[in-house]
Amino acid sequence: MAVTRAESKKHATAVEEAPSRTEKTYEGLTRQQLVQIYRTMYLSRRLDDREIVLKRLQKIFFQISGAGHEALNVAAGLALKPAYDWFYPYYRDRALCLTLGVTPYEMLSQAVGAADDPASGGRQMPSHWGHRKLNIVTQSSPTGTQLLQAVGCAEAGKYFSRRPEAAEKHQGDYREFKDVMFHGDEVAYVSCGDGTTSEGEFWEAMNTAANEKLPVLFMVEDNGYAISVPVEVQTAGGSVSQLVRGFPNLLIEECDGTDPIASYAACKRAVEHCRSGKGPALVHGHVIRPYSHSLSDDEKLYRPETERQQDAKRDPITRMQLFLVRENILNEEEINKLEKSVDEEVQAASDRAEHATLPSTDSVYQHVYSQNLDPRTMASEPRFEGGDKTMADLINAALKDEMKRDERIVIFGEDVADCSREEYLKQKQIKGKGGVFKLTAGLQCEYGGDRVFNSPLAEANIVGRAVGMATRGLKPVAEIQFFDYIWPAYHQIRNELSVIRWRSNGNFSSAAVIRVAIGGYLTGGAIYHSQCGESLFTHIPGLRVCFPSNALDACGLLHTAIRCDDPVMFLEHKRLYRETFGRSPYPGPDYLIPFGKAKTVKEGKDLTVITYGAVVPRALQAAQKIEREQGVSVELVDLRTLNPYDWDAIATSVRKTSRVIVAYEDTLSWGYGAEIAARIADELFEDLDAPVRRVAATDTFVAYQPVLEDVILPQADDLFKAMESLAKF
Ligand SMILES: Cc1ncc(C[n+]2csc(CCOP(=O)(O)OP(=O)(O)O)c2C)c(N)n1
Ligand SMILES: [Mg+2]
Repeated sequence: MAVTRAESKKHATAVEEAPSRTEKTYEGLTRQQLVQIYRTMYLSRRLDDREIVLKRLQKIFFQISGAGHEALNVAAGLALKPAYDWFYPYYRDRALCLTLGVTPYEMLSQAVGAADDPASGGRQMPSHWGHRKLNIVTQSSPTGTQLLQAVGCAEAGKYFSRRPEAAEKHQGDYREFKDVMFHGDEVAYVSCGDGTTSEGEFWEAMNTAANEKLPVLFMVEDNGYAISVPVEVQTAGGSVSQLVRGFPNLLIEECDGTDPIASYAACKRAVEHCRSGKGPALVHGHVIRPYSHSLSDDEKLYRPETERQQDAKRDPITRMQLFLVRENILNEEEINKLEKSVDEEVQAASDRAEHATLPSTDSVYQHVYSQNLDPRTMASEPRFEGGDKTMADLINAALKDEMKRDERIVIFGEDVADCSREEYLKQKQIKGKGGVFKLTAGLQCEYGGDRVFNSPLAEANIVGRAVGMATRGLKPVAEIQFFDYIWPAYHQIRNELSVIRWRSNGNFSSAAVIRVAIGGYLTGGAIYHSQCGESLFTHIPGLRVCFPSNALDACGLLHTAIRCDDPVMFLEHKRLYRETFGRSPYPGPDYLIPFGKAKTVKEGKDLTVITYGAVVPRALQAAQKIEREQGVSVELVDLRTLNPYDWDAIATSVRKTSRVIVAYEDTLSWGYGAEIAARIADELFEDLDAPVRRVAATDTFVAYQPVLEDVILPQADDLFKAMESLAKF
């Protein structure tokens, strides 16, 4: 991934070749460059045309074009530096990607779903750009998720230039496999359509980029429509560049995006603003969309002929062609020659793509998780010191341990800092907060405000930025204050964080850790401070999920989570933070617990309880009682990590006892235990002497009044009754 400074300079200077003194220039562009611009624009259009033919022939399966956006795209590509700046281009950015160096064959190889498609190896639709060598970060289909990631990407660049030693390679953890490239003045380009600016994440991204003066170039390619919805319905007043005028540090450029020279001038000013550290820029380019939204859409259904003809007059390809003739840069014959050479190039690329090797069907499991570092094998022994500590103490200690050994770790979220107004800390006027549960207390004081900081109150902002930072090689350990409020971030977790490695065929990864305070039993926690819902995350391939039940496990698992090369959801039960149950002496900074290894909390021979989290102490209480009162010997298995989970431990215990209860705090139906119960019924049927039972919460929400909370959440008594009945079965 590392690109040397010399190499990237080569690209930069190619664009800025000085014109000779006598030559008329066009915003600094030479005649030769204008010809090249036209060639790339025309190539882009012809590739779209070719894909449309291939789609009609059923040789490809989807098509979305960049038609009408070419001029703005080429201009942006020329103003930026490939393999130096970073790119989050949306699906209309074919001409940008061509300008940056993606080849026609590479584009068509994605359309046919070929194994050597550099963006995704046949995993993503065409025009979902990604090119590791060119810093084009893997893109997805949800409109708008790229924006916050570009912000995180820009933050990472600034972080590494402040702390270059953090970029160094390191053996023994994810850093061994995550090269870092930075220059200090690189720009993060991110584009979207006019419709996408309605997404909340657009505003969250603008807010943070402006507030932090980040070098993000926001490119809004305004073609007046989002599928069939016109811009005046999306945007108050119809102009997004009018709306963003209140953001500080933001340079706004509005241009005719069908004119490459005007667009180039706008992009150059925008890049200059970003590169010089003044803050972000927004280029609002007015473009057209001559080919409907995609091949699945027919714009004649909602746009009359008159309106479509108005657009056609602004077609950037014909306009540029006329311009070149008018300026005596090319004559008709030369244009024909150029177009013929492009057509031949497209034909050759298309012929090659049609015969490209397809991915092997047994490759589908590749790159779901890191193939370099397996957290199931990361293990080391504890070296205990001191007296008993709570889970909260040892999570705090684990964060400190890791921050000390790895300068790439940044910690952020709502209220996680000791104090954002650092002068209060310096003047010792206050003690500092460090999290609503104080789990991050003291970290900012020890490691500084650029490594531990508060985020805006915006969960998608937290995770989206973390995704972008981790893509660049930082290790964000972000906090979501309450599981109940994780939902705005679910989009980023489900569609981005977890899937980046797979969808890019291993070319990009984003190994961020998301710590989340979860769970109930709070006496008054009610609906919005008691939620579980871990199965909604274990259901996502690509995401590791931990759910420790005690201080020692939390510490060892958190060390592993941070050092590993996969994204991890680290679920911390609020009720267990300061519980007497499960306290432990500090196990040392290098204590690692492998993922997917359950702990047998109590041996037994009559029945097994499989559980995790806050149900562990409740199940233990019930098991001790039934053993005391009825002589039933219960084996209690704490899964500790939910993805991966320890099937061997489950199977061994069920084979031993032949009776099993799966217990969990979440609502009964569709919960995490349903999968475990189904697999036991499927694979261990012959070993069972009784049906598989589940104990879980009622299929309701968690109520405020404690008498209601008690009946809703699974209690030791519920577990006792289930054990009693199953033992007698
Ligand atoms: C989050 C999300 N919602 C809906 C869609 C379906 N969709 C795909 S493109 C699109 C319109 C986008 O319009 P705009 O941002 O103006 O970009 P354009 O296609 O016009 O260039 C919609 C609704 C999606 N991909 N992602
Ligand atoms: Mg649009």
